[in-house]
Amino acid sequence: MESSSSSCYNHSSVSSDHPKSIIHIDVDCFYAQVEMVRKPELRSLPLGIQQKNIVVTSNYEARKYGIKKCMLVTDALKVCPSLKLLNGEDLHNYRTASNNIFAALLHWKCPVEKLGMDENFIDVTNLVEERVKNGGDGFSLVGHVYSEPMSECICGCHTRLKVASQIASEMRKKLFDELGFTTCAGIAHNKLLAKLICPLHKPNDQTTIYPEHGASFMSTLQSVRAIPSIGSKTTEALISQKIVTVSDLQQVSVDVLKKHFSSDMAVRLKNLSLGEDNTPVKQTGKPQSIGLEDSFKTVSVKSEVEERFATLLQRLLVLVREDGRIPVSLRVTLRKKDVKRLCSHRESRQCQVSPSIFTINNGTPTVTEVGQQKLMTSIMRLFNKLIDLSKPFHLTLVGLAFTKFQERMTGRGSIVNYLMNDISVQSVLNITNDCDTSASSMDYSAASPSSSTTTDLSDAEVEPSPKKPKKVNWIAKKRCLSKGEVASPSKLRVSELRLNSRELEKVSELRLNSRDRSLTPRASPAKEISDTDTMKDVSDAGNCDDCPSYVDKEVFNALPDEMQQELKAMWKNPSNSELPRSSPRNMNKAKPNTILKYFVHK
Ligand code: DCP
Ligand code: MG
Ligand code: MG
Repeated sequence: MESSSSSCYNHSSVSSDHPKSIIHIDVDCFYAQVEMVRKPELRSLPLGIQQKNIVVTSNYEARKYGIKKCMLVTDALKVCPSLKLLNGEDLHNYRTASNNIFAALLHWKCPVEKLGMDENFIDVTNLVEERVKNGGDGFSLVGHVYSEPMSECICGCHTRLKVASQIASEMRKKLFDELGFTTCAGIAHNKLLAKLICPLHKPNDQTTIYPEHGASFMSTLQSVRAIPSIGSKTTEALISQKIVTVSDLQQVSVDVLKKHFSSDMAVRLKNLSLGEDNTPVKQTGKPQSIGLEDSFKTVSVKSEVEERFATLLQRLLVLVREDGRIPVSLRVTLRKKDVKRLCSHRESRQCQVSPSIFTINNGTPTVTEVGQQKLMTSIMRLFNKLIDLSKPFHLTLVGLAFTKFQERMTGRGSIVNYLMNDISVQSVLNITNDCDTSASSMDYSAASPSSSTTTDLSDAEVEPSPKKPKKVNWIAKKRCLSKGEVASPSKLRVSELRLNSRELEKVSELRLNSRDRSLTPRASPAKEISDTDTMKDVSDAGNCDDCPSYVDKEVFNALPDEMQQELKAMWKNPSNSELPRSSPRNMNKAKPNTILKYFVHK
């Protein structure tokens, strides 16, 4: 696959009405397939995956009997008494498979956006463009086409989508050859159509739709709810106006919609109904929080709550090991049932976690028995704050999440992030979408599945994070992050990665010299766990008495010793250095990309 190795991130010269080529890939009967890949003897049996009393999915063998997603187990066994049921409440293997699929798709070096557990969008626009340039015009379509085109589109999108269909086929082949999964793919000029066309030929096949058929395909959708970003509230509002099908929506004027929705929303709804969507594929980075929840009928005894938290914590620590980052904040969530009012509501509290609880073994954060006990103590302390134990309580859900992470040893402001070997491809890829906070962004998450029992929250930030300290906000602004995002190396703008050549030399030396050391939490001394709802910046700022006033001490302390020494020497004797000691403004003027700018307070 020669051309796949060339970058998708060059400036695209495509300019036309339908410039993009988007692939959507969805794994067939995902949970069931994970089980079948692990145990091939299951393939020939009708197989259902059970969570509590529900069959959340089944293999295609079982679907022949009429088993549907989310059927009650009792009903499923009625239509297929020979149904083999496996418990799917532990999501570990599914999550691992999901991550492996995502990682395999990064091979093409195009932006990949993960959606839920078994779906990914890939923006192959630039790769397609390259192949078209190199390959003449003899491209043929792979897989199905929704409808044959009447005539060529002048923008050339037909050829591009044919090439995209070839790439989709290569991707699906790789997922099958290397991981054993069959998948479906949708190929279109936007995310909306790619996602919706994807399941047209299930399982194990792919479908391409040309732009000219977007509106007519959309009109076949029976309910407006089938449009990914239209949730239940919007559906209700539309239905109340007698707009039920997508075809109904197509026929309503924007002016009429504006009477019931905001102006932006009205235009967006109209565009969606016509198959128009310009939402970008946003490269997926590490999740902002890693969490698990356990829901149940009712728990009213503290010891049982503790047991459930202990089980959740065990599972959560497995996720933390896989993730590789050190958590610095822990959140406990409870869903309380109000027996009198017959309703329930969620409450959460969080506390800081001492990074010293985690030790790094081979790059993996692990926790000793004692560390786990400390975490349990914190969890139960938060629980005690949330529940008045002098009165009876009734819980229907407990949740645990790590909500903030130390980036390597000192967190988001650390320049060490720039020095690590694993400033991965992803880091640089993110630049296209980092700044996109446009209101028109399409939320596809409404369409992603959620488990009815133990819920994997690792892809979703479920609650607003507490107000960030000033410094963090500054760094976020500097790096063009939205406030809710947690910075990681993958959220940098490319301009900030462009160090000058001298700095690059230093960086490569430092990579060699200090990689192992930089993995230990040296510069971030342990802090006691404190149960406060307001997050504090956990990294320390001291040890930089000789620094000029414009230096951000936190960032300075994050540097390896060699660099700290070198900088101190420069500041002591500026004549040895071309780096100015004067004001930060001058400094930035003199060398806009100098490494020193990371130390400057704004
Ligand atoms: N899932 C779930 N709860 C739901 C729906 C789905 O836990 N209400 C889980 C089980 C599925 C996985 O999410 O295996 C992916 O959901 P899909 O809708 O993609 O369904 P499948 O992959 O199982 O089947 P298909 O072949 O239709 O894609
Ligand atoms: Mg699927
Ligand atoms: Mg899916």
